[in-house]
Amino acid sequence: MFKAGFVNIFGKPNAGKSTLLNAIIGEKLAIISPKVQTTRHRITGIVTEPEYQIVFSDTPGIIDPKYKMHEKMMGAVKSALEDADLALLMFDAKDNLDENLALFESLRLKAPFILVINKDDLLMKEDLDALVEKCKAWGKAKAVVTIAAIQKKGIKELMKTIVDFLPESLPFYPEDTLTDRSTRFFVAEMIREKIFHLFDEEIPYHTAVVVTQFQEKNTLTKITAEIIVTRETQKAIIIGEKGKSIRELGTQARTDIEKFLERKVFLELFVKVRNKWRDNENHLREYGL
Ligand code: GDP
Ligand code: K
Ligand code: MG
Repeated sequence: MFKAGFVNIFGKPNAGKSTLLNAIIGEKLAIISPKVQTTRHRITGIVTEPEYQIVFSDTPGIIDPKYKMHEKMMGAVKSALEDADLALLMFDAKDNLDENLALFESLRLKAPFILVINKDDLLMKEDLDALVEKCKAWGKAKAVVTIAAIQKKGIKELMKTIVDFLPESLPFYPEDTLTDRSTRFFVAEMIREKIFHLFDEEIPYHTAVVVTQFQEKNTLTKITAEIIVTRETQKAIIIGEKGKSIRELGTQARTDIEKFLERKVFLELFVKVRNKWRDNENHLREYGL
């Protein structure tokens, strides 16, 4: 029984989200092309083990200190978190607990979440125990885990807890070839970026993109990607009247991908409603996933 899912990390600036991602993914982050990283892509880490695959993302740049967390942004954060299978709500052990819990509460998340207390190296054991008790008493999280991301302490336990709450599913990304995967990954990100560009924010935060075919032909690269949404209504919006919107999306994405790969690209896009897609094992096999 394989488990797979999307896990979104949320927390105030400096809670340690990036440090945690690095601790989990380790050297795999090094595969991220600097060219891409410096332009527009947020870091997503994928961990594939024999029993599970976890696709991690940081909450999209919204929690940057330079932004005020006004209502609209909170809405966007919330959508991103709701769309994940599991959220990690993370905070600094030295930071004000009530303030953090109030922030998490304000999300009114329906998706399950784990409270992650980071920087446990900064507290005395007594104080840490008391903090954990308070978090448990809050009663809303599936679990409460303490870590010191910078020391990679508690990461194993955290991973185990995450896997406990992941749904049964086939992997979303091929687990082999690192380079190929990173190319696929960036191609998917480029498509996703165009989705952000072309549609209201409701849509992008409910969207995942998976590259299902990546084939080098003589003079061009043939790429097939699936845009996975959560509802039929979103699918209709992405396709647009007589396919107008998805054609525009395809054209814009292809232009970027061609620049990135420095090759001519034939890009084919499909829109899928996710639940059906996830359950359809034969379909996934067909694509070699
Ligand atoms: P982000 O803004 O949530 O992505 O936070 P960062 O990952 O950038 O971390 C913010 C700061 O906290 C950095 O200076 C980290 O080195 C520090 N930090 C992260 N994890 C730990 C930890 O476990 N213990 C301590 N003492 N510091 C940490
Ligand atoms: K930071
Ligand atoms: Mg960060």
